[in-house]
Amino acid sequence: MSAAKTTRPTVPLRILTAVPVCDGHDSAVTTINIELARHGIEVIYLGYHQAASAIVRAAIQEDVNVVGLSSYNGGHIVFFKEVVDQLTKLGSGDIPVFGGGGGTITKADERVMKRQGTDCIYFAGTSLDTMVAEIKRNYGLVAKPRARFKGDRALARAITIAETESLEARRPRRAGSAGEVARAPKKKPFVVGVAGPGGAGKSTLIDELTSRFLRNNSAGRIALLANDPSHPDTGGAILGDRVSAIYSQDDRVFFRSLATRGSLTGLSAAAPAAIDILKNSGEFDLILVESVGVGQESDPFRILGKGPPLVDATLFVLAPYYGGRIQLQKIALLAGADLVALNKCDHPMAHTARAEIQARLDQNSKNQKLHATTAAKHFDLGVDALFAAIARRGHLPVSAGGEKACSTADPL
Ligand code: B12
Ligand SMILES: Nc1nc2c(ncn2[C@@H]2O[C@H](COP(=O)(O)OP(=O)(O)OP(=O)(O)O)[C@@H](O)[C@H]2O)c(=O)[nH]1
Ligand SMILES: [Mg+2]
Repeated sequence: MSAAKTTRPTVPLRILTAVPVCDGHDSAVTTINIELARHGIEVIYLGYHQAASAIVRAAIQEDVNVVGLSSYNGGHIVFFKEVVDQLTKLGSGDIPVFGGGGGTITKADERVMKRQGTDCIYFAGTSLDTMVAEIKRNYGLVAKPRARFKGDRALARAITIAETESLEARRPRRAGSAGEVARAPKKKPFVVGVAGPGGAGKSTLIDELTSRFLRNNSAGRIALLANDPSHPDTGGAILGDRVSAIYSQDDRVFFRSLATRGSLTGLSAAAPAAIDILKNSGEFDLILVESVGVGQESDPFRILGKGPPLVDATLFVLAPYYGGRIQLQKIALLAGADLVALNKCDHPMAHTARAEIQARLDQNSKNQKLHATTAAKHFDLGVDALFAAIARRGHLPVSAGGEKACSTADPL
């Protein structure tokens, strides 16, 4: 048995890593992320050039054990303090902050930073093995008391409890029970499950849909639940969906990453409970749930079986390189998805793909409309049309004409 397996904790440690604002030195943290995940840790990476407020929001919503910052361009004394102070101000001062930055953080700096609340600094020359072992020892065993958190942290903690319980193979707690947010729902959200092959652009599309939600709805909130696979051998994961989420840097967005932790359904075993928690909080108008990249037989949102589906509607996202007409016949979700998007319409194969997918949908005789999107392009009219279709189904506000205004979704 490998060392990684013997040291694997029952409940994976969750760490948020990021590089501070005005700093593009991301190669150190990228290497460290991979090493942490290789040793059974779940890493939520936020990216480089990150504001303290974005790091704090993510730490709270992800309910992480610890925040790790990698800082090279100076300003670390002020920046680490700002993160610690903002966490404390928002009632999450229990989340420790540590980091590194080669030779740019001196021993003298470290003394000041520790006085200001930073937990520890790793200096140049420390081996990856030493760091991983210390991180597991210092932060993996942090007892998480059922403290009385408020707001997003309370929601986040309820989801953490659901994750832990589903890992221990007990029935996940339903919303409203101890440790959760026991509030009478103020509004009923519309829940959309987003599935599709790995790399089709689900996360990018969700981010663009988020921007439309924020623009069309001046006061509402949206929740995003992003499922990503755990490594089958180590149990670790790099939960990377958050890194491409530009528009989620807004207090009206609640973003939570979930590792599958051995569940092979396309969702974490805790996803149904997490959806319930978000629904019952009464906070959200729209909830988008992203599955891991799925295959031909997959049905993560249980829309094809006899039982009740997990979501109100399903969006299936394809990229133009799915194979050919035969492959389209084999994809089970094309038969049941309420909404289908062909993303990456900037790809040369998109024209043929649109014709083939539309022909496949026509066989279903369910009046399924194919939305042609280019999520990598901001203000894409195809994404506007897709958002309008979702909004119409969910009775959400949308500016007039959105559904008609589509260039990439024009008739062939
Ligand atoms: C590689 C590098 C670059 C690459 C960055 C590539 C990338 N995508 O990351 C490139 C060439 C692009 C670059 C550009 C610049 N760089 Co540069 N760069 C470096 C260099 C040589 C190495 C940094 C590194 O990645 N080390 C590898 C890591 C793994 O090792 P380490 O740093 O020793 O880290 C240890 C611990 O600190 C710990 N650790 C680090 N982070 C974290 C995080 C966590 C969570 C944990 C647990 C541990 C941990 O892990 C390691 C354990 O051994 C340093 C010099 C140096 N020796 O530090 C300069 C350096 C950081 N760069 C510097 C500068 C000035 C720049 C530029 C401004 C140059 C310019 N004028 O354009 C730009 C800015 C770029 C930007 N957008 O921010 C200066 C910063 C000076 C300062 N702060 O006062 C340095 C110190 C060089 C120098 N002596 O002048 N740079
Ligand atoms: N050319 C092009 N690239 C896109 C488009 N949409 C997304 N991408 C890119 O495709 C890659 C994968 O996008 P993601 O949004 O991470 O895909 P995903 O389906 O969420 O991937 P998984 O979660 O890993 O299954 C990224 O590099 C995106 O920038 C698009 O419309 N056109
Ligand atoms: Mg994704």
